Amino acid sequence: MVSILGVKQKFMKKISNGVNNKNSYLKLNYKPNHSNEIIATFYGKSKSSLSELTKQVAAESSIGTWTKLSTLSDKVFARLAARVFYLNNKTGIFKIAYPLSLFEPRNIPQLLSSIGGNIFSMKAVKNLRLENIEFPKKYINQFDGPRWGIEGIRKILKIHNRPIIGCIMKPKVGLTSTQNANLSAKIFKNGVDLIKDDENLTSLIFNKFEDRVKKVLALKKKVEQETGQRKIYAFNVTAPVRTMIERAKLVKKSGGRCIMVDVISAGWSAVQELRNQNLDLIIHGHRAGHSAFTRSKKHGISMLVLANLARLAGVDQFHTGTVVGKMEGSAEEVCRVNDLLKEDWKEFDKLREDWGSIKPILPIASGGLHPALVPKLVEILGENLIINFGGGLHGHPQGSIAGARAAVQSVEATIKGIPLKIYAKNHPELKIAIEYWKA
Ligand code: CAP
Ligand code: MG
Repeated sequence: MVSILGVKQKFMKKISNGVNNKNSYLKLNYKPNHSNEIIATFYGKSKSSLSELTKQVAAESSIGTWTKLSTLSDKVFARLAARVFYLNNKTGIFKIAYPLSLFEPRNIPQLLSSIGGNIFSMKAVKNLRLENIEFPKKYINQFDGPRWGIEGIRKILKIHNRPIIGCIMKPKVGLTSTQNANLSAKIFKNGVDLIKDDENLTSLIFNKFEDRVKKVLALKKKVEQETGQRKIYAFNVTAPVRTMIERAKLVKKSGGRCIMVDVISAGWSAVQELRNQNLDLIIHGHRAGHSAFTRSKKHGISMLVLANLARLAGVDQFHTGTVVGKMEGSAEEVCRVNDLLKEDWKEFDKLREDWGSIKPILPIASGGLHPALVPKLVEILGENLIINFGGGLHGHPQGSIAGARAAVQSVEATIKGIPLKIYAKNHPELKIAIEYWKA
């Protein structure tokens, strides 16, 4: 009789021998081909040996499995196997090159099923984090990317030299469609450029999507005529795909400019489908749920990878964090992500990774923001972004209209380089806001 321990040892042996030794997935002298391979950077921690782990990750995420395969020829291995070409045992960082033939064009779900899939479940893995993906130009240029991007959004709004001021309707859900429309019109009238539904407001019994679209857009049109300013309302279309597309088409037909989608809960397939409809709408990407796999620095998928995928999928503006607000995210991480989204790589032909015609996209700072935080926020993240106020606008002691004014005044003061306390002397709404919330 074989003891349980014996079975386990035998099993472990099989696993550790589980890659084709002759054609190893670990090739530290391998020079990756940046025009024909996708390069993924991982952090890993193994229960035994890191180099063994990297082989298993490369196998499972490309063509292999836990044992040798009679069906896998040397020829196929040479053409399609992923190669671990960099490994640092001290930091746990390793890099894998994946031949482009492993990936279907324009298919983000398939990409993730490969390099962001089974590997996270393997018993040999103690920790594994997909830190970065570098795509060859050939892969990137199969996608259309964002329809509008930074330039397009700024052109629509005719705002070129300051952050775009956004507002999230609050409570998250609870307002009727009429209340929603009336309040958003007042907020628009008091200087806010963009208003969005919250991530869990879709079509609810007291605030049906169709009613909201009709009422909000009718009043928005009036405000635009009165003020001569352009405004954007981001309607949250998140739903099963067919419904989502119907909702997006309704926004288009009703004269709207923008839809919002919760990219994680709806899924990349849904986001790609929205973009592929070519409705000419701005796509506002919310990332609710991302921290389930981005937050740990040891295991999961990084925000940087998510931001890359959002840009490929065609999102025009994307939530990336605030540093100073209520959500987790260090200055270093948020700046790196924002820089990546904003970079217009058309100008940098020599970079290995070239996004070609894929437009740069606008980062959105949202979560726990109020007027007193704006100078610090802009100091860290710069002026090329959307600044969203939810609680920090509707929670103003004098209500949402005063809140909108205070938000606008805080951005004005910051752009002019005037300390909020000084600006507040002639701006009573700002004065109340900074006394109430403080920095
Ligand atoms: C902000 C918000 C945003 C989150 C998203 C919320 O409201 O509407 O969805 O900030 O986070 O519901 O919390 P407040 P992130 O302004 O009232 O905080 O942008 O980091 O993904
Ligand atoms: Mg929200």
